[in-house]
Amino acid sequence: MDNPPLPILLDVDTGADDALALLLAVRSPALDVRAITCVAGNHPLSNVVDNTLRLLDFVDAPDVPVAAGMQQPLLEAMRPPFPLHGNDGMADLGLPSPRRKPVGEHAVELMRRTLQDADEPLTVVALAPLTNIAVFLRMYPDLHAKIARIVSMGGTFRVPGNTSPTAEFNVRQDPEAAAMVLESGLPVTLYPLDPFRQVRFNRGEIADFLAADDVAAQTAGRIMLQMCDYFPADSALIGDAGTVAMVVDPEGATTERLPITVDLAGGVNRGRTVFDERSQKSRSTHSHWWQTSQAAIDVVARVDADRYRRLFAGTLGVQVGG
Ligand SMILES: [Ca+2]
Repeated sequence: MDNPPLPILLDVDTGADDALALLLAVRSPALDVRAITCVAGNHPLSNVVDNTLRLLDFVDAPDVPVAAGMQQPLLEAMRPPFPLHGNDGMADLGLPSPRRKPVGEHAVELMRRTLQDADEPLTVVALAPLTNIAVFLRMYPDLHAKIARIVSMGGTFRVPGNTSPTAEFNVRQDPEAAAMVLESGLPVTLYPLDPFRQVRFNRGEIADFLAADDVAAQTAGRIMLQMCDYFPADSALIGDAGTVAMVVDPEGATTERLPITVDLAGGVNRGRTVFDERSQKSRSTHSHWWQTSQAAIDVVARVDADRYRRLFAGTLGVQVGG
């Protein structure tokens, strides 16, 4: 018998690649999306909420509650939107105005209610700056036990950053929130830029998405085509959607459990995720004094890109090679 769908809570800043992740999540029979919380990140919060609702309507997604959350990072001002995401933050698809509306409560309250109501602990899949999650963890420590795991797209392991030479966007946007989540003591899996950059489709494959029957596949194709044209490039990453693919199929990921510190100082390294790859023996011999101050996190070092390409495409009814 197949396993029951995994209950998840999605936190997004939609966001062109968040849109790909949402399409995979709502179409995947392996996932049960209980709530979607929005946070400022790729674009201002109002656009993030609007994009999320438009997309869910357009692909006739199940009626999942969507809530607006934090409008800015804990300490800093918003960074300017990255133009890859288009003027509206979601590839300028021109989708119709949404019929569905956000719930009348803050994202942190929707998280609280969803976790409180759940019979079993939920997996929190965070594809955005961690502001909502950090505030939730501080406000409701009694509900930490209802979180099975936090899976966060964020940070950079052995590859360069995308917002500064050393920092990835989600962590750089709100480094304090990232530090709070990574040091929460909850099980955390970090999906950094290293695997993020692995899973991509070429223009020929994108044409197959555009020609598919399912409007979700067509929409994914339009988003990826816009990404190709923006750079311009011969292929487009699925980005955040790779994180969702890993939640569906964790066997396709290679993880390392390492202590991580987020650099919270000002300057060029602010928002850098610093991984300690020294051996356990070395740590215990020479560095016992800081072991308790750094959280051990499951870091996704790399993924089986073809496996996740097939998973993403196949869930949307598209067959690709590889
Ligand atoms: Ca995102």
